[in-house]
Amino acid sequence: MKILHTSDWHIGHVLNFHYDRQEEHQHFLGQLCRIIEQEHPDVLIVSGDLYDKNTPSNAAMRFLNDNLLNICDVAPEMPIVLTAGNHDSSSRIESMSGVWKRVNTHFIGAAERVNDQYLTDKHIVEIPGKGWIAAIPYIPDYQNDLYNIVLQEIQKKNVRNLPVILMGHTTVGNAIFTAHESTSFNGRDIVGGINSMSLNDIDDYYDYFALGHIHTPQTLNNGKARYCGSPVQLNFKEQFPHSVTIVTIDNHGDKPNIETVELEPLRKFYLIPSIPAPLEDTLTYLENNLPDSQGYVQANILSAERLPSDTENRIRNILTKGEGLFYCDYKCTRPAVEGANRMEKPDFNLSEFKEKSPLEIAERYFHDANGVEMDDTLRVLMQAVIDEVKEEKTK
Ligand SMILES: [Mn+2]
Repeated sequence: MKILHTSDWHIGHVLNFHYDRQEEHQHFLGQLCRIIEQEHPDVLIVSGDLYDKNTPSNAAMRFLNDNLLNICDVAPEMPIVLTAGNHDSSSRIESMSGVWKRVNTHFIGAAERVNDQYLTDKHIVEIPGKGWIAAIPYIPDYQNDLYNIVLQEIQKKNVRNLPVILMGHTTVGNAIFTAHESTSFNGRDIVGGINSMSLNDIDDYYDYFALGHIHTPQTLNNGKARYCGSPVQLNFKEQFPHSVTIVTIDNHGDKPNIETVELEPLRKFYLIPSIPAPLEDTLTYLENNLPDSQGYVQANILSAERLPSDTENRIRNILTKGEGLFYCDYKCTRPAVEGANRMEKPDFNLSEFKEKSPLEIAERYFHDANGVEMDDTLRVLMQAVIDEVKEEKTK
């Protein structure tokens, strides 16, 4: 069985509240169709985060529908299995599933229970004569037993020993989270609000675990599990080649053969310069090193002071001298305050925290983030914002 594994499409994504990514998604989906034509996979699977938001616009939904129909036209015999991720609304994902099934396209939104029993049938997609898909969408922690329950059901049905693919949209412990903010609680990693689970807790019956959620592509569990990564770069942290994954497994129990097909981005993400530099140096460097293919530009500035208010306009002006360059913010890094100069303060306890004013909490946040105290100008500005919010609330 040959599986085309992808995830985290994030259709409808808008970058920096401003740049609609649809053209870039179209560019990706055009490439996906060509890959399908060349590779003839037996199934296309999308492991969650089909949309960027759980309330996608009508335009975003139409866009996904039209593109899935294009894929159906290119490969009418190939089933498509799509699961909801934590960014999706599970009920919305399933709302048209009956219609889509008519064209061999399976939308699986959420786990359902009747009389305390999971409905397992909806998670089992048989690829006749080829293999089985255990299509598990994003599920909250307490439903993690679903993985094994569905695998056990497949085990009963798999009398011909065909390959078994498990789908999941979750955080797996020991994965690389570089493109994400991660925290840790009680020894467990938490990424994008999903607690990590251990692969040891899942029955060994699957041959390949097709994961979504972590956007950094990586193979885990001795080649039996993989995050294929997002196909379209979503932010400046995702500085790695974006790709789709093609997995081939002949029989149940065989080691999967994993290949990737790199995707060509329509627009690139340029962080300029790559290491933060003082404002004037950055502007000069940008002026002399304008990228020659289209993309989003973030200026990388090193400054202990707040930047002047015309900084954005100056960067935008330089970008108009290039072609297809989109201003995307500047990143201001403060020179590190280290050692003796960095004043450590003990954490607030809960009752201290409750007694603090919003300004005091903001001051503390600023201090912890930068290692120095907030100056008077910023303090006055901060207080003005707090007053304004309070006024809004009492209106
Ligand atoms: Mn995602």
